[in-house]
Amino acid sequence: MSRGVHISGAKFERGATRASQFPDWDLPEVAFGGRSNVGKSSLLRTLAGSRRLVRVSRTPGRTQEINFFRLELDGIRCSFVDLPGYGYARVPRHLKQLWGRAVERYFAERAQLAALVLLVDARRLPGAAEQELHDYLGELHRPCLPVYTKVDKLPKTRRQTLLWRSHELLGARGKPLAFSALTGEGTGDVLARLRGLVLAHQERISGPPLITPPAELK
Ligand SMILES: Nc1nc2c(ncn2[C@@H]2O[C@H](COP(=O)(O)OP(=O)(O)OP(=O)(O)O)[C@@H](O)[C@H]2O)c(=O)[nH]1
Ligand SMILES: [Mg+2]
Repeated sequence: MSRGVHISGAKFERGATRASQFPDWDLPEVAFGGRSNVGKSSLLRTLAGSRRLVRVSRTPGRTQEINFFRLELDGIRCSFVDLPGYGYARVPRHLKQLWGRAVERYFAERAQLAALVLLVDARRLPGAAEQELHDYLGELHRPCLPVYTKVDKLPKTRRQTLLWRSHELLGARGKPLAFSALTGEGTGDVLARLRGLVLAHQERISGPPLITPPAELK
């Protein structure tokens, strides 16, 4: 991997459909969210370097639970969380509402949440749902990192223009991150950003370093 950030020991922990089932641990969590079929599970298993870890489906709406994984990111113990896709998940309505509530509580209340990776299909401009999710995370003061998926399906000539337009529409900062589960492009960049977000979260939680300068230096 280009910048040497790597994942080890990835392991499925549990699936949850309600907040009471969320794991009771203090691991920093990076959640992966976006429309059904956008490639959340594919991204996760590419990052983890394990094809067996996460199920990838041909039918949209396959990931129907909030799935928690534990792993080490460059030796830092943390968790990746695969969220159910929104949009056209073919599931009974009352279950959909239940999952919706669990995801909402997850975003609003989960102290362990270090960042949301918001997946956007690189071929389409982000819609109202993506924009709302990005804004919502901003209101909650949670970091939100857009990742543009399936770039292998995009002609190279149109790529930069489309990515920057999408990024601008979301009001996101920094350089847009392009990713392909098919070619593995972007894996190193995404991992490097996630490592930074996890470290920043740990710093926020533990506060500034507990070193007070001696009085004579103040
Ligand atoms: N060409 C290409 N296909 C991809 C890529 N990522 C995912 N796919 C395909 O898109 C489909 C959906 O991928 P998933 O990873 O299951 O998508 P998801 O967002 O987890 O979907 P849900 O769990 O249903 O919400 C599968 O057929 C994947 O093989 C990519 O980078 N390039
Ligand atoms: Mg999935």
